[in-house]
Amino acid sequence: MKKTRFYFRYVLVLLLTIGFIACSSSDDDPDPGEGADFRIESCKILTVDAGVTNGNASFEWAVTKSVSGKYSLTNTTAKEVMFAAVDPGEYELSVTLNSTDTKKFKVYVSDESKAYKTYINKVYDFKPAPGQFINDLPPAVVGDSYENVLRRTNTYLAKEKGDLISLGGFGGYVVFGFDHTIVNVKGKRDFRVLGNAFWADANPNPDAPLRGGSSEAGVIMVAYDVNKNGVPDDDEWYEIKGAAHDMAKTVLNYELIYHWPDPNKTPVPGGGTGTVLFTDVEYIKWIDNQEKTDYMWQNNAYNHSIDYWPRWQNNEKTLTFKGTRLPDNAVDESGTGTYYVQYAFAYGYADNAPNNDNESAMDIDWAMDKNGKRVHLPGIDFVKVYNGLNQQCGWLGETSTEIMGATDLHLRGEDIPTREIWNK
Ligand SMILES: [Ca+2]
Ligand SMILES: [Ca+2]
Ligand SMILES: [Ca+2]
Ligand SMILES: [Ca+2]
Repeated sequence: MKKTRFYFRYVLVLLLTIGFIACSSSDDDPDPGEGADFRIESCKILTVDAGVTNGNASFEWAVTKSVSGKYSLTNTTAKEVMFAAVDPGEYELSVTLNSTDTKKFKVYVSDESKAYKTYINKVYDFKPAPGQFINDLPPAVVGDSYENVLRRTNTYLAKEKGDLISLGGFGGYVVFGFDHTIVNVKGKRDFRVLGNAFWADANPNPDAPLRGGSSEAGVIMVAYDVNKNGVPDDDEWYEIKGAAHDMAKTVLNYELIYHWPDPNKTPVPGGGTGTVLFTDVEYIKWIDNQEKTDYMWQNNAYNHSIDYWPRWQNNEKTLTFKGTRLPDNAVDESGTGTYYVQYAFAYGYADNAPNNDNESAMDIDWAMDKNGKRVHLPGIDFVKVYNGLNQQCGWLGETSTEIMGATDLHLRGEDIPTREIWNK
């Protein structure tokens, strides 16, 4: 008890001393144009207040010295600006008040104490829709709990070389995060979502105007941890506006309800032979909010004998998913059902372009709010990917987004210019 009190007094004295030094150094500030100095770690958001109370003041913030272009400056006409940098070193911010007085702030950016991971740190949520690879990627057995499956999903995705997981049919999703904030560098793409998309090397249609092959667009959402509680909250999410978001056939606020497989429609498992292409059977009924209903067919072309319904949700008789539904992108280029080409959207989706293609890389500046209006985020901590397609492709079965990881492009030293999408 005595000891505790001693430490308390010691800490109190120390705090008072620090406080005194801090006050006296700002009192002695030789230049009224100089603001305080700031110290911050790489990839952390710093908020700097211009420090005036005049309600009529106008503010114009800028970075006037930097060690590299890998930084973000957000809210540049507000009293409080947000700054974050990837590379350690000395930076200078300046704010011009009422277009006349300029005030300068030094920011010392230090290396992180423990090296950041360039890849996913943690999977927060995994809710796939029914599909032919569910209970397989990752595996789940009858009786598995959600917690077990989430742990398994972490072992698949939260590492440098990830393994594939399937999101199933429309709406199925995964939410993951990083151990740092991915900085939104101006004019550059900031992160990549890894899937298993590939370009067809033998499209039967040589005149196809678009790139295609296996492209199963997952819609991407991003979140900046505004309230710093370490988890993504509902009001922190923004959707990345990809190339298909403005297309006429895109349905915003699409909603789909899957129904537990109808026992009268369920076929004998493994009934297909692998050589007979169309042994598919109506399997899981869905009803959407566009007055349409149909079935996800059970795909027997590969002797699928597994359950499509997530086994850890066997006590739920319906599963509801919401989001942006993208236009169907598959074309049977053979005309006989043997060769489907899924055409890629130009940019902005997961599992849509190969992992070594620039179009699997995203710019945080493509994020928009619920009204489709551009938002300016200093960086992001979390990413959500959901399947944006509700589509059957013959013997290929339903279109399902796969994910095998995600990376911070700046930490990896990948310099990929953005596409300007907002000034068109
Ligand atoms: Ca950017
Ligand atoms: Ca949060
Ligand atoms: Ca797939
Ligand atoms: Ca895929």
